[in-house]
Amino acid sequence: MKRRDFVKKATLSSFAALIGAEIVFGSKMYDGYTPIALQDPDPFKLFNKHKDMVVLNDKPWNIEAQAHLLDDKITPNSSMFVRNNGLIPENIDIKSWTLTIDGESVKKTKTYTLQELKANFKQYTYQLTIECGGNGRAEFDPPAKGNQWTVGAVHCASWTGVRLRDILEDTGIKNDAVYIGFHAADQHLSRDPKKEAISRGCPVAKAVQDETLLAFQMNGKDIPLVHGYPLRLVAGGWPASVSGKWVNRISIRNKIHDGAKMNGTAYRVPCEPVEPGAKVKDEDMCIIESMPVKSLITYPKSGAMINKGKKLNIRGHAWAGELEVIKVEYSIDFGATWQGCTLESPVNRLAWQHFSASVDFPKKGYYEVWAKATDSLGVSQPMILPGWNPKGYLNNACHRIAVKVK
Ligand SMILES: Nc1nc2c(c(=O)[nH]1)N[C@H]1C(S)=C(S)[C@@H](COP(=O)(O)O)O[C@H]1N2
Ligand SMILES: [Mo]
Repeated sequence: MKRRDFVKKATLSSFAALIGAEIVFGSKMYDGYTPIALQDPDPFKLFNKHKDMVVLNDKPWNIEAQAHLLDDKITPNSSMFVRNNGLIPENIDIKSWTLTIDGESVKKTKTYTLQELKANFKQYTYQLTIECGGNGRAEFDPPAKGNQWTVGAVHCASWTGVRLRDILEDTGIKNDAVYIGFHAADQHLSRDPKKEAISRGCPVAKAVQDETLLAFQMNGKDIPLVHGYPLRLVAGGWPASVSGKWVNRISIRNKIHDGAKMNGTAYRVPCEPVEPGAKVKDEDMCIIESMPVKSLITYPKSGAMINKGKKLNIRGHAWAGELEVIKVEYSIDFGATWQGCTLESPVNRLAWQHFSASVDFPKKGYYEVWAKATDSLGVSQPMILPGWNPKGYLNNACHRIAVKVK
């Protein structure tokens, strides 16, 4: 069979699967033709997303939540942001899905079937905060190119899988191993099979933490396709780009992994602060590791109205990369004074923490409620914007909602 014919056949069946019906005259379709029913797929239906999710890009799909959609303690699929660098894999066959551990620092390359991973290793469940390094990019000035995320590129779902550490112990890694890099089944946008959409990783020290999983379940069910079915690396507290979706290979490296989007300015910030708009040399950019302290007011929705004399109950979540949040405060006077919120402990390390407060307003009028979290090293969120960086990463400014008292 010629490759072109093969692609056509594979696509026909995947079209039929997506439409949910046989394409009766499919053999008569032109090569490369996409049935109308799939030409403009409704992303909300396609991915089971809430209608208030915001599509930032459809090629590839990038969809963000709004703050009020993230009110649940465990983020449901319907409110989880979607970030794709390439094309979502088609025709996944879990029976033939394998994970290979290779690289210059592995003792011997080894391949596991999904079934072996599930049956031969102990399973763990953790709730993990996973935030895109570019969350908040839309606020930077001068602006940075890329998806203009506002506040909704973060989720904290519950992930079940096996520890990467246990797999690496089973495979055996050499003493010179310093980094791991994932490889995945999504295609580069160009469809060039020699190019990868993204292949990032983390130091071995992060890879072998208890909470770093190769997950096959999210919130107690199979991971939704768009979030990495059937196997996903999850590394909570680090930029979400480390949490590779559709993972089929992990390379153990004796140097910093050099896969797609590990080099140049991707997922890097200036090692030293720079002035807004500055040009920064590649060698002066450092890889983002643990994410900074941040919080989100998830109730009420910005624009809330309340009657004079009534207290407003606010709530939300706070997280601090690999650290814990020790304090969340709110302000109703544009940051001049701050009051304490009630703060819960995380259900496990690397899970976000919930805060709440009951807010009193002195008189009728317009207010903003700002929330500010502080991490266990005493570092707090900046009020309006953190330091500018060329790619618009790590905006952990205070979240702010508008409130009117009538
Ligand atoms: N294979 C693969 N993994 C990936 C990506 C991708 O494009 N392909 N995007 C990364 C980035 S940049 C982010 S922010 C998260 C998004 O995860 P989500 O779509 O499940 O929210 O996945 C990461 N893992
Ligand atoms: Mo990301």
